[in-house]
Amino acid sequence: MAKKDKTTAKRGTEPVVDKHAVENPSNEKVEQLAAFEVSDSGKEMTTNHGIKINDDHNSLKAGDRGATLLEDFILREKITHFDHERIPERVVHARGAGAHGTFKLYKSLSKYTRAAFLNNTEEETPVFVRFSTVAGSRGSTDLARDVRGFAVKFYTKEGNFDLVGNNVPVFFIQDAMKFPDLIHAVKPEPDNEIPQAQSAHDTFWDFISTAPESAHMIMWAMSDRALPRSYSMMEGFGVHTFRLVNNEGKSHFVKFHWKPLLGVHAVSWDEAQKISGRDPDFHRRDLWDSIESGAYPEWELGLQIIPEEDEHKFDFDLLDPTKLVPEELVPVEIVGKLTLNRNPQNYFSETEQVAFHVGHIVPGIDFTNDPLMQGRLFSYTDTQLIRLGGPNFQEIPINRPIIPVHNNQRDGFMRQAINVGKTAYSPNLIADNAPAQVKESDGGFTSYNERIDAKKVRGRSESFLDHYSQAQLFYNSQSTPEKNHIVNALTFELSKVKQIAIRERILMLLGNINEDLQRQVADNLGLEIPSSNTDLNLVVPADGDIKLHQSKQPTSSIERSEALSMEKTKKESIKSRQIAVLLADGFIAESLTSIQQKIEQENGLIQIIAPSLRAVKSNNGSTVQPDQAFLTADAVLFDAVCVLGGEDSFATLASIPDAVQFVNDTYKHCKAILLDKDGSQKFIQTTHLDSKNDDAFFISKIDKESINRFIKAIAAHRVWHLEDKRLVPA
Ligand code: HDD
Repeated sequence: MAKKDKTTAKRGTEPVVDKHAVENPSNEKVEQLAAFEVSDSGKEMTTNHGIKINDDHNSLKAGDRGATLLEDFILREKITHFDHERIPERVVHARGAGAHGTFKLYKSLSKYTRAAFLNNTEEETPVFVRFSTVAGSRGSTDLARDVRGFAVKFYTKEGNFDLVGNNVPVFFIQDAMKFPDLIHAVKPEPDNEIPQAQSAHDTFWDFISTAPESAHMIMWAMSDRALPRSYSMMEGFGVHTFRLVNNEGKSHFVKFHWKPLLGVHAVSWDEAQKISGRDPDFHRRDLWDSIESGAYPEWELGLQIIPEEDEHKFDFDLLDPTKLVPEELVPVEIVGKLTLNRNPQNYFSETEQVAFHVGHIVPGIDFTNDPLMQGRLFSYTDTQLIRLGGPNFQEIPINRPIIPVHNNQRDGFMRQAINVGKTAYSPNLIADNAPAQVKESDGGFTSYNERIDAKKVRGRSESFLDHYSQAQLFYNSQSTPEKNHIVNALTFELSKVKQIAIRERILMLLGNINEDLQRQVADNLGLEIPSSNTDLNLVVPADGDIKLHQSKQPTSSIERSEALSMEKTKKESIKSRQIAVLLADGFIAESLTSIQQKIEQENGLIQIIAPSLRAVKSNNGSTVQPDQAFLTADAVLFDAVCVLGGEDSFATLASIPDAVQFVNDTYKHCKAILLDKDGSQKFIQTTHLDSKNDDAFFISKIDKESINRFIKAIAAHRVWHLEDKRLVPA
C-alpha cells in the first residue's frame, strides 16, 4: 500500500494538519485508519445527510413561546443520535485503555511456526493493545485490586492474530462452564449492586471457598501483581498452552509471555485506594502521557517452547489453565519487542469498538484442548454480536485486517462492503469459483492434525486435581514484604465478608497452601485456626462421587521460582516515572535546573508543585511557573519527591500542612525522597521523617552525586523492606 502523507489525509476538501499524526510514528494499520478519520477543523456544520445547518441552538417552534414542531428534522436527528450513542459495555473487562504500536521480531522462529510475522525479522507488524481491569464497570477506577487484561491484536500480512491475555499467568477456573458463575460472584451483588470493582464481598469469597482450583490464582490476585504501578510495568501472559506449527506440520506447545522493559512494579494497597479517589484514570493517563512524551512503553515477547513429546513430563497438566510452567523447568526465550508509540484518535471508535477473540489465529498457530480455552473460542464472537450490534463488526475500521477480505458472507446490519458480482456461494461456475480456496502451501489455514480417540465425558481430568502445589510455589517464592502484602490483602478482603462461615472456609483453603499464612490471617480476623483444612471442592455432578473430586496432595517438583517474585525484577530505568519537585519563593534556582536536566535526560517526568499557581521566585530573582498547587497534587500520584531549599522555601513549605503531608505520604509509601540540606532542619521537624538517611531518603546538597543516588532509588521503585520503619499516620 502506498504511504499517504498523514498531514494531508483526506477528511474533507482541504488538507488538515494533524499534529498527533505528525509527531507519532505511523504504520500500515494507522494508514488504513486515516482514511476513516474525520476532522471538523474549519468546516461548516451539516446534518448527517449533508444539509448545512443555520441554527444548531434553537428548536423550531410555533411562535416564540410555542410548542416545538415535529417537522424539526434537525432537532429530531440530533436527539435521536444522542439517544442511541451508548452501546453495552463489555460484560467483563469493561474498563480499559488502548494504544497503537508495532511488534518487531528479533529472530526467526521458522523452526517452530510457519506464521509469517514470527518468521520475518525485517518487517514490523502493526498492533493495537487494550489493557483493562476485569470486574469494574466502564467508569470504575483503574486502581481496583484486580487482574489486568493485556489484549494484543497483531495486524499481520496473513490476517489478524489476537493474543488475549492477562497480567497473571493462570486463571481462577479450569473449565469455561464455570466462567459465568465466577463473574456473577465477583461482580457487584445483584440486590443492591454493591460493591463496584471489588472482590472484597461475600459472593466472591463464597464462590472461591467452594472452588479450590482457584487457590493458585487467589495468591496472585491478593499479591501486589493486582496493583500495577503502570500498564508498562506489568507482565502479560497468554495463559493457555497454545501450539506453534511449522511448515512440516510439526507442533510444539508454547506459552506466551510479555516482559516489560521497565520491570514489574506495583503500588501499595493504601496508595491504590487513595489514587482511586485522586485520579481514577491513573493508568490510562500514564499510558497516554508516556506515549505523548515519547517514553514509549515496551515489552519483549518471550516463549516457553515445549516439544510435543514432553507433554506428560510435568507434574501438572499443560492443558490446565490454573498452572504455569515454572521458568526453571522451561526457560523463557526472548524473541521480539512490542512498542506502543501512538495514542488512539478517538476512544470510542478504536478502544471501545476493538473486538478481540482468542479464536483469531493465523496459519502456524493453533489451539489446544484446554477446556477454558475451548469455551473462550465460543464466547468472544458471541459477545461482539450483542456488544457491537451484529455480524459486521469486523468491518469497523479498528477491527479490519490490513489485507483484503474475500468470502461469500453477505448482508446483515450495517454492512459496509459493496460486494459486486452475481455470486455469493461456493463452488460456482459463473465466477470461476472465486473467491478461491487457498492451498496450505500458499498460506491456506489448516488445523493441526491432532489425533483424538476418546469417549464423551462431562467431567474433569484427574490430572487437573492438584490445586495447591503451585499456590504453594507462588507463596514460597515471594519476598517477606510481598508475603506481608498477601496477608494484608486477604485480611482486608475477608474483613469485608459479612458471613463468618465464608471467612472460616477460606481459612481452610489457606491452610492447604501455607499454615503460616493461615495463622496470620486467622489472627488478624480474630478467628480460630480450623481444626481440619477440609477441602470444599463442590465442583461435583449431582450424582457424582465427591471423593473423586477432592484436591490431590501437592506434589510440586520445585519449591521456589525466582521469576514469580517482583523483588528481583528490572530496576534500571526511571522512564515515565513521575517526580514531584516541591518549592516555594526563595528556592535555589541552580538546584532546580540540575534536577530538571538530569531527570529529563533519564526520561523521567517532572512536575513542579508550589503553594499556589502563581509564578514562584527563586533566590536569584528568576521565576518558574508551577505545574500544580497542593490543592490538586497528591503524593500518591508520584513516584518520588524532591524538596528544594533554602531557608525561605522550606519555611513556607513547613507552614503548609498539605506540603508536609505530601512528604510524609511519600515516606510512608516507601518512595524516594531527596531533601535539599540547605534550610531543611526545621522542615524535617514538622514531618514524620527520620532525620537519618536510608536507602531511599537523602538529606543532601542538591548536586550531581545526590541526584544520581535519588535516580537510582526511583529506579529501584520502593524500599518495601523499610515499610515497618517508615511509620507515618496518614
Ligand atoms: Fe475473557 C474479554 C482475557 C477467560 C469471555 N477476556 C476479555 C478481555 C481479556 C480477556 C483481556 C478483554 C479484551 C478487550 O480488551 O476487549 N479471558 C481472558 C483470559 C482468560 C479469559 C486471559 C483466561 C485465560 N473469557 C474467559 C472465559 C470466557 C471469557 C473462560 C467465557 C467462557 N472475555 C470473555 C468475553 C469478553 C472477554 C465475555 C468480554 C468482552 C469481550 O470478550 O470482547 O467474551
